Amino acid sequence: MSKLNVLITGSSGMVGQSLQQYIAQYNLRHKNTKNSSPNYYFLTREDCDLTDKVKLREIFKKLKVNFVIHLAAKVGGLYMNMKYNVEMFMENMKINMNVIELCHEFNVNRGVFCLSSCIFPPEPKSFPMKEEYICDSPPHPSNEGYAYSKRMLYIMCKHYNQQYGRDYICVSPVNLYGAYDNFDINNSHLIPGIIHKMYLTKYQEGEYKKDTYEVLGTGKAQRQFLFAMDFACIIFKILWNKDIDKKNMLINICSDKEYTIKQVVQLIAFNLDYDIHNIVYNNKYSDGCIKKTVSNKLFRKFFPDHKFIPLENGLDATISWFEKNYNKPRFRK
Ligand code: GFB
Repeated sequence: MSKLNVLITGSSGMVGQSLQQYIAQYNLRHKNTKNSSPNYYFLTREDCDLTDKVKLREIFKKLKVNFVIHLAAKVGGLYMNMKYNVEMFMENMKINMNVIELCHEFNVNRGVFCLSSCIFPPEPKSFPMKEEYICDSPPHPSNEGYAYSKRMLYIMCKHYNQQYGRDYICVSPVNLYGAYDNFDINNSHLIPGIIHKMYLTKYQEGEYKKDTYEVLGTGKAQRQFLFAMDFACIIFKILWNKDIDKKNMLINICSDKEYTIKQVVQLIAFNLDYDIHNIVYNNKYSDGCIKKTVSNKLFRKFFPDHKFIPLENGLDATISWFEKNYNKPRFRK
């Protein structure tokens, strides 16, 4: 019997890289099943621009795709989303429509599609937010473009499941962080942005030759965090857990922990050995959504024993990775 083929989009990104590592480790631990284990094809933007449906169709045809893990997206932190709602909506809509239409065209029956907790309503009927709250009211104005493109991906999956009997499962992680993240100072998410800027301030580099470190916003917003390697492991398990199907096609992925921005900034400062008394808060910057706590009740129904990597440990691993890779071209302006 020919091997099954799994196509993974977005493989050069943080989650894609973590998934490659996770699968490599998994295959090492299961060497005796090597002959029957699937082929995993890690697609990167160098391999194919996913907004080009003709090119992507050739890949689906060549690889004889049976399963898809769709991670690719145009992503960025709060301030990038506020600036580029048009690009965030248009590019992600094109990518998502191409991927899901080709999944259907090539009869891919099962796939995992990545959303985000930031697409949920900012003022829900209650916290923590259950999966069914996702379209109750508009998303936070700061990231409407990205949020609606992801909500449309959810609607596409939902109706391909209902109309064509697919099992397209949407996973909705909270704020992700880890190695291979985008540490760009202006466009990154919270954790990589703070690590990079606090590192520069600590070593007084360039424009960060300052006595204080400035946190953008009040520091009062609350966030949940998920280490990318944790998420990679969960995506892999969901793909192969046939108990998870169209009846539970949207699953929040998070632990029970929530932190204020201030707490996270201080954890990073302790790790970088930067004096927290030199940290100031600039409330001229938006906090974005002040709270977006999601529930992990459904996740725990399927994975009651999953142990999440604690934020302190994940930050330690991320900062070590950053310091080891800092001098590579990826970080230099
Ligand atoms: O990760 P982040 O940029 O995005 O976090 P969101 C923004 C929060 O961190 C705000 C504070 O409360 C900011 O005030 N913050 C403090 C900073 N300092 C910094 C900094 O140096 N850089 C950044 N970026 N934030 C995103 C969505 O929302 O969530 C995306 O916009 C994405 O679409 C992501 O889905 C998961 O958590 O606010």
